[in-house]
Amino acid sequence: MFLTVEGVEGAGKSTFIGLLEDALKAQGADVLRTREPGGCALGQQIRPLLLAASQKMDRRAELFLFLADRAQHVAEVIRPALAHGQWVICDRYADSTIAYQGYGRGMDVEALQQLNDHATDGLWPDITFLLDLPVEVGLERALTRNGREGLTQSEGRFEAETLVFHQRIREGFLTRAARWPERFCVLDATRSPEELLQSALQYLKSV
Ligand code: Z5A
Repeated sequence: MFLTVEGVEGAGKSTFIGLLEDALKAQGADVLRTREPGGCALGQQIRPLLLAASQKMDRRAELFLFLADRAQHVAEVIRPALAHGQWVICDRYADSTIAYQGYGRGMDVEALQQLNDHATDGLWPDITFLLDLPVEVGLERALTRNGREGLTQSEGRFEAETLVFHQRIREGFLTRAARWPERFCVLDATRSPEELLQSALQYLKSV
């Protein structure tokens, strides 16, 4: 089973994935947790290029770095794990490219859909949990977390973007969820992590 978790900055994906991973393992599932960008050795080299605020980058260059990371990640990590019967939980995947590079940066959404098909050789998730919340709440959470960890808000290229940019991302994710309701499970991410976990487990039981 291939699960992905998506959402705007600070939606709580990492927290949610940690709880879901533990719950599935407690039920006896063999779970592989991974993320994009940076879920394979090549991706770990690409990730700092993509996230460093000091890195100036054309949006097409940015797109192809995300796609290169994904192509290698799918080939080296995700497909082999699925072939071994593991549950894969991935923090961000192709929907992030369409939300960020498409709805956020204004690149052609249908073209990005095809480029993702090409990069992944047609591998789309079985289920995508979309943690949805107002972007102001997510950014505030991320700011608080970064403060705790001694980072400044604008240390990442995406954190430094405007509120309007992040609002377009949220709308982009919701548009995709409406287009593929059989794949997406939209969760109200203003709720507590434990409530989100219970909703997700119930959803998994129902499919
Ligand atoms: N990107 C892209 O443009 N194109 C692509 O194709 C891909 C990605 C794959 C990766 O950033 C960036 O790359 C991302 C999109 C772009 N940039 N943005 N924005 P990243 O991997 O460094 O970070 P992220 O994916 O954006 O994660 P995040 O937003 O920073 O965090 P999160 O995992 O969603 O949240 P968290 O760390 O679990 O929680 C944040 C804080 O909130 C923390 O203090 C928690 O304790 C707290 N929290 C968590 N859940 C809750 C609930 N339910 N209630 C209250 N508080 C909570």
